[in-house]
Amino acid sequence: MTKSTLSAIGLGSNVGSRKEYLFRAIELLNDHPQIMINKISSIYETEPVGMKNQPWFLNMVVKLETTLDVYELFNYLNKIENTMGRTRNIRWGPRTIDLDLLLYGDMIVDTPELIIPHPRIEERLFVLIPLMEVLEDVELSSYWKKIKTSISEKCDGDKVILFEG
Ligand code: GSY
Repeated sequence: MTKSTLSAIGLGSNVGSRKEYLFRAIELLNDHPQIMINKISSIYETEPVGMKNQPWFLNMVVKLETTLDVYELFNYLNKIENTMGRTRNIRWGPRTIDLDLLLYGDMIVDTPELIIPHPRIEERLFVLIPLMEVLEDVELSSYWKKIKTSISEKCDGDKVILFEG
């Protein structure tokens, strides 16, 4: 039997029916026979980081088990983004759905197409808060323990609010 790997995916949307886009992306993840979702964080409403002059985002994180390898998973995330009509007109600009591969087991990848752990996790409270929610029952590697302690230092001023809509 193929070994399954624990992975965490960051989801974000700041265009149109943001919550529906997040839920649709989760359905599409769940539709893959080699992906088993095992925990979904709360949804957070978050001030844009980077390009400020755009609508606020809804962000969340999903933890899953997969028998896909890291590139197959990355390609599947891109496929979902494309299926859902994501366009990349402006680099840091608005998007219907954004799926970031944050963590794939303890694997470190550093290629032009893909860097894991995601390089900006530690600067983004909108990722760290939901990520910690889904990882609370996981035996954390030393890397993740380090991230946990960096939350308060690196993200001072980021606005991240529990979304109850
Ligand atoms: O990297 C994801 C896209 N993105 C976001 C986001 O998802 N949430 C917030 N709050 N700011 C962002 N800036 C970018 S780019």
